[in-house]
Amino acid sequence: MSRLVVVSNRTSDPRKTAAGGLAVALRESLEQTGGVWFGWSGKLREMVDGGTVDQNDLHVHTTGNVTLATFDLSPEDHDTYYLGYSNGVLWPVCHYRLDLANFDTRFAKGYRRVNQLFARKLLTLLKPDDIIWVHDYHLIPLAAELRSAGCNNRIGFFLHIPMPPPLIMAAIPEHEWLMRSLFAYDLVGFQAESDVTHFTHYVESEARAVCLGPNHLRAFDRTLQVGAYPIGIDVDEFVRLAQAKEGRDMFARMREEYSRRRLLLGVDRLDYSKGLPHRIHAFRQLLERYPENRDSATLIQIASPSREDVGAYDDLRREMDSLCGAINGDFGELDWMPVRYIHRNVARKRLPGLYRASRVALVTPLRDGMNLVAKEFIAAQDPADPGMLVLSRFAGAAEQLKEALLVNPYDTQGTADAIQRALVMPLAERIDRHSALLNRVREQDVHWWSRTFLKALAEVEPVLAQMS
Ligand code: ADQ
Repeated sequence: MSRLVVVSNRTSDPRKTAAGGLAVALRESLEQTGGVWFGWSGKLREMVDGGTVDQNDLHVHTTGNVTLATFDLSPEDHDTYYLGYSNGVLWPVCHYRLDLANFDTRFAKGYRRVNQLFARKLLTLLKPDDIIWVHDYHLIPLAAELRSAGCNNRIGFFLHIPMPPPLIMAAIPEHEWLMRSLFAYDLVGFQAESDVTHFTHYVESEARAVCLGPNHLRAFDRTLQVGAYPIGIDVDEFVRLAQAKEGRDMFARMREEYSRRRLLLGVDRLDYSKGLPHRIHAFRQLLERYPENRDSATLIQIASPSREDVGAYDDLRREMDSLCGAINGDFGELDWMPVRYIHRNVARKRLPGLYRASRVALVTPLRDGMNLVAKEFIAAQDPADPGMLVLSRFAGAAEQLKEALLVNPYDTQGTADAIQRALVMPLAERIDRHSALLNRVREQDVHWWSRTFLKALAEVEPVLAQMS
């Protein structure tokens, strides 16, 4: 059986991190065949000669049959590859925020250089029949770099964020190079059918691709298989956490604290793609249009700090501080604050209790690859008295979770109406919707996702066979 090699910008070290569903699923896949998880260590190292970290050793650590191999980046590589291109170009453009993108040519050069560095270092670890699974937007050109160094392995790629429509992608000066690079993979997986459609339209319009059959595209003298593989959560792990002491304590504390009130909950990274200001506006509309919620509904918004060294995130932080301050000032009473805004991480073990104590979850990103919070909220509910999910139609999860109340987050009035509907929804309807949602979240969990992707990758006709 072939070994699996997972490559991602960041890895998960079993000795240090309290892993979430994705890390658990990838580690599980690695353990099944034995394998390597390869990526950036998260550390920066100043180079003696001021250059990039090439001479640098790999940090290698093996637990059982899984090896973790990481390397440090230089501050210059981190600035250009990570902050500049990955998070200053690809992240905003893929989330339709061209206004926030900075197309500095130094960033593209750094991105290419670090992908070459990943390729060079990875090649030293590879065996001929290893199967390689590359993750996310930081590493789009990695297979092309590996191929040009003679790597013949089967290589798959999964994009965790959205694929934008062709004309938005075309705003990136290097768009053709990026999209052509994807054709060096044997299989490219996206979160949602809409992403597959956008990619197909891009290569049809920009590279005159021919569709050879369902999800088989021919362009740049290659045939590529693509598909939607919606990522899921580890439902069993989440249910276990909900029943463990910290989960139960959290639930009991929140239920007691909010016994007279209905709790609405948002849990996000503080990121402009998550639609947080729009959400606060919608909540304000709820209090204005449905005054019965004053003094009775409380929104807890947890927004964990994220990418604080990228400028756009500072502006968002200030905007959220000001919006939450204003709504509390305008509507708050001595014994009731409409919004509790917490700019911190919540420990993973406490999240299920918090989800379960909430009547409504607001998952209203302006654009999101999938959004796992939506699925976690469903998994944590009491099936006999479940809370209701208000979900943006622009989250990848909306393709699967149709029984949620789907909203357009730009339409703050419509979102307020949906929140009100969720708050007053009769028990029988909540139970019906939740049971359909839970079935889907269970059927397509994170283990299903990694199994399905890896099976498709093992069965695909390899790119190199097409060339002979
Ligand atoms: P993210 O943008 O980080 O991920 P999401 O899927 O919502 O978004 O969250 C990932 C995890 O982080 C979840 O397990 C959640 O519980 C946790 N989390 C989020 N906010 C938190 C907070 N404030 N405190 C504690 N934990 C928090 C990217 C893409 C998504 C895609 C995932 C996985 O942007 O669209 O779903 O990858 O592919």
